[in-house]
Formats: sequence, C-alpha cells, structure tokens
Amino acid sequence: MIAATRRPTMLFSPAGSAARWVPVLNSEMPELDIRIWPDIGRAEDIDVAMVWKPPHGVLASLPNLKMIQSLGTGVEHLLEDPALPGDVPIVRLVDPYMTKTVAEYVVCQVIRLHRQEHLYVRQQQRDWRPRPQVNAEERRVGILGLGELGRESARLLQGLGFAVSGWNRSGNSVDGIKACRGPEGMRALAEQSDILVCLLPLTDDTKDIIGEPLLSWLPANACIVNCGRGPHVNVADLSAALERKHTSGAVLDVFDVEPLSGDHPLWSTPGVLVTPHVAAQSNPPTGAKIVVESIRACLDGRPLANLVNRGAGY
Ligand code: NDP
Ligand code: OXD
Repeated sequence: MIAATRRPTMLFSPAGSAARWVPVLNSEMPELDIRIWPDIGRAEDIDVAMVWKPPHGVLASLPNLKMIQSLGTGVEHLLEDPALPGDVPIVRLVDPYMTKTVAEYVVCQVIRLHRQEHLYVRQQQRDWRPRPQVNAEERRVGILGLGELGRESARLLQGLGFAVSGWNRSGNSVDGIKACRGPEGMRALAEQSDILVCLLPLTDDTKDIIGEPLLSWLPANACIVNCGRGPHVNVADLSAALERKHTSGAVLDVFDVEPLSGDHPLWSTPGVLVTPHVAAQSNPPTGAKIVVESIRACLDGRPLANLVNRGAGY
C-alpha cells in the first residue's frame, strides 16, 4: 500500500517504447506518475517498474519496488540480471491480443510448410514440378510448449484438421491436446512431428533444444517453426540438418542477436525463412488495460495474475 497523498510511480524502460505506451497507460490510470529511465528522479519514489531488457542493476537500485511488470511475454531478459531483487514479484505480459497474433503466425507458417511453399518458392525458375500433397489430417504437428501461446496455436491447428500433439513440463494433456514430458516424451513427440513448432520460454532446460539429437529424431523432410527465443535453436546443427536434407525447411522468427546481422548465413540458407521477431508485437491499447489491472492489484494488496515462477524460470 502507498500513502493516499502520494501518486503511484512507475519506472518505464526502454525510452524508445515510451511514446507508444505512456499515453495509453496514463489514459487508463491518470494518477500514475510515469518516469522514463534514466530520468526517474528519486529512486525511492518508484513503486512499480515496467521494463524490457533493463540494464542490469537498475531494478536493484529501487528500494521501494513492489512489482516488476515485463513489457513482454517472455521474461528471460529479466531473470538474467544477476542483481535482480529476489523478493519483488515479476508479472508477465499475457495479452489475449498477442496470443491471437502468435497463433495466427503459427497457423500461417504451418500451412505454408504443409503446402510445401518453401519448396515451390525455390522452383520459381520456370520449374513446373507438382509435388505429392497430403491432407492436414495426415500432417503431424508437434508443439513444444503448451502454455498461453502453444495452447491457442494448437487449438486453431486442430480446428483445421492437423494432427496436433505437444510437450510440456507437466506432461498433462491440455484442452484435448495430448502432451508428453521429459527427454523420452520429447523424443516420442519429435519422431511423430512432420512440423515442429517451438513456443517454449527460454530457460536453462530449453536452450539449444532444437539441435542434435532432436533434429535427427524428426522424420526425414520435417520442418521447424521457432517463435520462442533464438537460443532455442542450435544454428550449426540446424544448418547441417538442412544441408544434408534431413530437415526440409525452417521458419525462424527469433535470433540470438536481434536484429539478425545483414551478413548472417541464415538469410541465404536454402529452406530458411527469416521473419523479424513479429509473431507478436506488444499492443499498448490492450496491454495497458492488463498492466494497469496488475498495478491496481499490487497497490491494493490483491493477488497478482501471470506471476513468474522464478524457480522454473518462466
Ligand atoms: P507459458 O509460460 O504460458 O507456457 C510455457 C510452456 O512451456 C508451458 O506449457 C510449459 O509447461 C512449457 N515448458 C517450460 N519449460 C519446459 C520444459 N523444460 N520442458 C517442457 N515444457 C516446458 O508461455 P507463453 O506460451 O506465454 O510464451 C512462450 C514463449 O513465447 C515466451 O516465453 C517467449 O519467449 C515467446 N514469445 C515469442 C513471441 C514472438 O513474437 N516470437 C511473442 C511472445 C512470446 P507447463 O505447461 O507444464 O508449465
Ligand atoms: C515477448 C515477445 O516475449 O514479443 O513478448 O517476444
């Protein structure tokens, strides 16, 4: 709780996103005093921080911080700060608008791969060569991560007739999607996935997951869609699998270093489609309502939704 006479105060970072967020946050919560890093005035005034990749140590310098709101759905950008205060709750941005756009991206890329567009695009040099096409029911789609984004993607794909299954930490089926868990479950899923979609959070357990041995477990000519985080993919292993034509195509939306440098080999690797981290973009008009509800809950001492489990890393 804060004194009734004082305005609740937010640190916002990065400054480059402030023009999109600050006006809508203020229209949802006019009493919120938003200070844009690094011009934050007295560090003791700050009650909540809304941040994306804040410089390490900044959050630790706020003695009265009550809540950290991630400006994104993923939170590895916060958890990697060695000075992150241990006792301040971290809330992820879970916005149905973003969930819908990620699921739309996944459906778009899965259909593209299912209809072999990644192969026909290479045939544009006057090569009239129809390829056999299977039905959606015969196309097995495996989804790594059946959380907010994986579940909605799975639901839409299942609605289109694809044979969808998934992998999560609990191994519990969700919304009628069969799930498996652990390394054995991952192998079982990979062996039955013609298209493998990664919607995992980046943690110590999931880094490099799309590398060997998983790539070899996939059936020949399988395809990958990665819209989790760049380090989920071992680029050397993926390039080798594409080179030996075991893997047929890959759609990559996220990268170790973004933007992907202009001379990165992935831009010209046959079978790879690069998209510039656009499966979802944060959407202030919807996101601000959700963030303000979290701030009000925090200031009133009510339970917070979408809390990060620091032990699990997501
Ligand atoms: P959630 O936290 O809702 O779901 C995470 C899922 O991953 C859960 O099903 C969880 O299992 C599973 N999981 C986590 N660790 C493991 C593990 N070691 N083994 C097996 N399963 C595991 O996350 P969201 O769906 O909201 O988001 C997922 C990620 O998508 C984000 O962290 C972010 O990196 C990325 N993202 C990318 C965007 C883009 O534009 N490309 C946009 C937004 C997000 P369980 O259900 O058992 O807990
Ligand atoms: C996110 C993202 O995590 O856009 O929100 O990647």
